[in-house]
This record gives sequence, structure tokens and C-alpha cells, in this order.
Amino acid sequence: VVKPPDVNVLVDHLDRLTERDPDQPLRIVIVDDDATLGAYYEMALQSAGMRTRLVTNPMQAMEAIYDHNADLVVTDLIMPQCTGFELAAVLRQYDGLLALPIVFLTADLDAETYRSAVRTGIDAYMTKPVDLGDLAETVRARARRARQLKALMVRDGLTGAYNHLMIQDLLASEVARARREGTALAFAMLDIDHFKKVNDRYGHGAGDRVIKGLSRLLHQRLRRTDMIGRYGGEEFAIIMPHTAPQDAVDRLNLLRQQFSDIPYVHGDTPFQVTFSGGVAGFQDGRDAKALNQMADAALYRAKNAGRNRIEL
Ligand code: GH3
Ligand code: MG
Ligand code: MG
Ligand code: MG
Repeated sequence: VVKPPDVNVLVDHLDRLTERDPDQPLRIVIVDDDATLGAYYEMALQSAGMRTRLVTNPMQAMEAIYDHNADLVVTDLIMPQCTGFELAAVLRQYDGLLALPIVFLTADLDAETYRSAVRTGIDAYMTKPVDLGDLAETVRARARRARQLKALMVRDGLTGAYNHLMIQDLLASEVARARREGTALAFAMLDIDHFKKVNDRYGHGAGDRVIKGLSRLLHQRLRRTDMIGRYGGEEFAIIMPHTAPQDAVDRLNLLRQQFSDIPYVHGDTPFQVTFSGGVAGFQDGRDAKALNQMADAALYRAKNAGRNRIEL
């Protein structure tokens, strides 16, 4: 019934939700077939500092959620086109919306309705007439926590880099954008050299410090618009929008130099670590999978050519 968004829209949504400023106003979508009531809720949430978007037709809810980049949805239960339950059931089918809180507003509160609501995955249930103060507090608390959860969901715990799934989604999204806008895009894969030896000689704690060290360097030295993901154990993937492949190689060579200069110590023993990298550039006809394979093949060449180098 409700049209599902395409993957790229989902990814844009997730990415915008993880923006670095957690203090920006909470964004709320209100679904109520009664426009007057809806405007009344909007006013209450707006005066509590939130940004709202009202839809009076639940069929437009999904689009509004993505378009408004919603942190939370408030929905009426009884509406002519579909019920609030049906809407919630559809929303809950998307991984990208799992953390999206859904707050129900309804006049009816029999036990069976309550149980169905809980089963559907709603987060809060408020009976009409709704106290506007209660509404604002409930919405604020749940939207805020959802935002925090979402930020955690797409990040790797050790390094804070995007996790594998997220960086793959972001790559698909950036490839689509580069194709649409005709802009350059580079994708790189990095792998720490002889990392097993680091673990074997200095222990896993030291190994973890090295992984975190590389992640920190990447986050400090790359552009804010570059996206950094932890691909696997000691492998990182980097998406560089608006960057020609050779420029990506040059930049990564600089980072490679800086990383190999970091003086690690284990007890009294100093040690240094290097990484290798493979770069692929977007051009027409190449999708995310092709870029993955090309970057991987280039990385393999870098390893075979003696490591501590970047190949294109
Ligand atoms: P190469 O130069 O060919 O990449 O050699 P390598 O030893 O780095 O080989 P490979 O990339 O296959 O080895 C990765 C090792 O990284 C294997 C695993 O024990 C270790 N590793 C994976 N994840 C973690 C982690 O989170 N922490 C630590 N300390 N070690 C990890
Ligand atoms: Mg109604
Ligand atoms: Mg590896
Ligand atoms: Mg390695």
C-alpha cells in the first residue's frame, strides 16, 4: 500500500541522521486525517522547539518521513485510507526505520487494541484528548534516544568508523549520485601490513591500538565529506566524493607516510606499522560492486608489489 523508498533514499536518511550535531531540532512527522487536530499537535511540538511536518493521508507518511528526515512519527489510529496499525506494520519492515519511534494517538483504549498496538511495534500510546505537555515530553524523550541509537547502529564500536553494512550502503548511494551529477568519486580499500605479526609479537591490545590509531589518523586527515568505514578486522574502506582517482592516491600516500611515522611502543619496545591501499575511480558503467572488486584487486597488487604502497 505505502510505497517503499529506494535504497539510496534510505541511506541518505541514515547518513543525515548521524550528522555530527546532535543538538539540531528534532524532526517529527504527524499523521492525522483531521487537519485541525494535526495543526494543534504541530503547534505544541513546535513551541517545544521541534520541526514538524503534517500529513493528513497516511499513504503519504513514508515519503514525509524520508523527506523530512524524521526522528519520530506521531500517528492517529483511525483514518480512512489505512489504520495507524497498518502504517506502523509497513514502517517496521524497513531496517532503516527500526529505530524510528512511533507514537499512537487514539480515542480508543480497550485491552485488545492496546495489545495489538504493542505487537505492531509502537513505542508509546496516548489517549485523546491528549495533554499537549505530555505529548511534547514523550515525543522529545523518545526522539532524542532514537537519534542516539541510530548513530550507534551504523558505527563500529572499536573505532567509531562506519560499519561494513553502512559503508556499502553509502558507496551505493555515492555511486548513484556521481552518475546522476556527473561528478568524480574515488573508493579505496586499506589493509594493515603484516598485522598478524603485530598481534603475535605485541598482543591483541597493541593490535587494537594500531587499528584505532589508523582510524583516528583517517578521521583527522581526510575531508569531512569523505566517508570512512571499518570493512573488516584491520581493513578500512574510504569513499571520497568529488575526488579523481589519482588525487585519492596522492592523498592516501601522504597518510601512508604519516601512519608509518607513528611511534608505537609495547613496553620498552618501539615498533612501526604500515598499510597498503587499493584505489578505484568511478566512471560510467561501474557500480558499487565493480568499485569494490577493482579496489580489492589494486590492494592485492599493492601487497604483491611489496606492501606499504597505494595502487590504482
Ligand atoms: P597482510 O600484509 O598480507 O595483510 O598480512 P596480515 O598479517 O595483515 O594478514 P591479514 O590481513 O590476513 O590478517 C589480518 C589479521 O588481523 C588476522 C586477525 O588475527 C587480525 N585481526 C582482525 N581483527 C582484529 C581486531 O579487531 N583486533 C586485533 N588486535 N586483531 C585483529
Ligand atoms: Mg482519525
Ligand atoms: Mg586483512
Ligand atoms: Mg593485513
